[in-house]
Amino acid sequence: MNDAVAEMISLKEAASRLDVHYMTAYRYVRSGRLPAHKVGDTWRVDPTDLGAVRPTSGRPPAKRGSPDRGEIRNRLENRMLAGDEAGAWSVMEAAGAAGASPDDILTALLAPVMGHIGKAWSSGDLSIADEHRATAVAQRLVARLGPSFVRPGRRRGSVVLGSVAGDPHALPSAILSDLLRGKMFEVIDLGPNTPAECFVATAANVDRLHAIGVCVSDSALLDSIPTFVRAVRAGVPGVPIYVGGGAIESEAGATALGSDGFAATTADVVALFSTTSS
Ligand code: B12
Repeated sequence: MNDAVAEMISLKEAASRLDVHYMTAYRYVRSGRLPAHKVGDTWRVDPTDLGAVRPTSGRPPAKRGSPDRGEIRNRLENRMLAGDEAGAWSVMEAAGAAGASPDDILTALLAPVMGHIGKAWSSGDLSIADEHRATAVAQRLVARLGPSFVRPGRRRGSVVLGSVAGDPHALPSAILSDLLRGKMFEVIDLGPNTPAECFVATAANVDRLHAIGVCVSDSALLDSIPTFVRAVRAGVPGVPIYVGGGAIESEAGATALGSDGFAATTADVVALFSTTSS
């Protein structure tokens, strides 16, 4: 056991120091209020984290309340980094119960948390293992939230999405898929690292093709995009092809790569795909 873990206390001890029942302390952990790490079968708590949940004298513990968005993001990130899908889901459910829409949960909570994790990874504060673990939880959370975007009714057409060949990022197209499904599009998500010919083959077989979306997160791939877009366009003529994602920073940049449009914000993404609605 390393020193950092050795200084940790058990959840039972944390509950005792907080003067709350063990199950209350456990709930703090699962809802992300109290950071904790699982070692074997037991939760270990850093005693310096107890201050954040310790009730001040004479006042009952802050229970549900309405934590601000930054605090909810912290809780979510904390649970995701711990690999705790159930706890992370509880944080998202609580945000939903407090009024966040499924769109908000993905774009104002989950995506910024992933962005923060990416920054912490690039500055060396998190390891690549931490990033992988959190991403695996994020993928499961997106899948779990998916059904809340499905509505009955006639679809506005089909959209084929995926990340460009060589790009391993899976969440951009997964999240975008749900946002567009919620706006009555039929979406086929081809996922990460999708060759141009897969976009073409898929587009050939969908009902009322409306647009194609190519996600690019890794700017090292930008040089390959014009050729990629030309290949897709040659196979699927007459349909808008939108290139976007974290590596596409401006309208001029998107146009130079061959995109038929650009979206700076999430609201703009939905508007962009809606412009040529059939
Ligand atoms: C998880 C992750 C990984 C995982 C991906 C695993 C998986 N299964 O998905 C792994 C570990 C594999 C990975 C690898 C790499 N990663 Co990475 N990764 C991330 C991280 C942390 C999260 C990505 C994510 O899911 N974001 C959430 C999505 C939803 O956000 P989003 O992309 O912004 O999407 C929104 C909008 O952009 C828009 N949008 C998205 N797509 C599209 C498409 C269209 C058409 C439109 C209109 C809009 C649109 O809508 C979305 C919803 O709002 C990001 C950090 C970040 N800022 O995102 C880094 C990040 C993207 N990665 C980065 C890097 C550098 C890499 C590597 C190159 C690292 C390396 N040296 O090996 C490799 C890729 C190597 C390769 N090409 O093979 C950099 C990219 C910097 C850059 N601009 O080039 C980032 C930003 C981290 C950082 N801060 O430096 N990564």
